[in-house]
Amino acid sequence: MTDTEYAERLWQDGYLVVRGALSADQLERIRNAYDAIGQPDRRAGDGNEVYTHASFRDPVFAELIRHPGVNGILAHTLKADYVFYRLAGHKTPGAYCQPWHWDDARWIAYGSLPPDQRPVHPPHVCAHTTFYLDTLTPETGFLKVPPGAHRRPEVLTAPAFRPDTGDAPFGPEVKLYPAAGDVVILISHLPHRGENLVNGLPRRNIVCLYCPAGTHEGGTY
Ligand SMILES: O=C(O)CCC(=O)C(=O)O
Repeated sequence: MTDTEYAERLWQDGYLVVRGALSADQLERIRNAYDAIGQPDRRAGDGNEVYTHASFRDPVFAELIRHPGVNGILAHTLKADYVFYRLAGHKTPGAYCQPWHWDDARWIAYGSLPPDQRPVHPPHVCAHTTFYLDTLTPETGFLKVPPGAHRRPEVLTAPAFRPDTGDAPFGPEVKLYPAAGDVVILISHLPHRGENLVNGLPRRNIVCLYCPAGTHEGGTY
């Protein structure tokens, strides 16, 4: 498939699994650098250990941010002027059950404003890439998504976090089982949740977040 065809599928479904995105050598170097970081920045209530952008100091992580295959697809989805804005990572040493959420603060801010105070234009679309460093199987864990839900108008104004692990918001769900070295590209406002079914099995992933240039403002002017 061409980058354009991949990008079309990404927009239709809201997610795309790219198998074997990392070579065995890359996977080993990235695992080693990730394990060398040490303590997480935060332990979430769901059992997830969270690493924020400042933790990722080793230059090897730039290989994820600049991954050529992924960036070819993003260039079609977000258009030419997209930028990388943040890394994040998860490790789950124990069983873990992530609640439904979606990862785009601007959509959260938009949806939480009363209708008469919302900006005229809804936010631009962002995307992120989650590189899996360990293999998920039906016995060990999954990533769940409701395909196409990012295109439903309700997503725009709904709170971007649902503190439960029940049926997917906005439509039937599928379970994804990425293997070590695969990357899942997500439209950032597609609802999703991860789960680790087994205690003591490593479940590590690293997330690179991208947006169209000029749309991810963090300051006051
Ligand atoms: O742990 C997972 O599989 C999901 C992580 C996540 O929230 C994401 O990829 O945005």
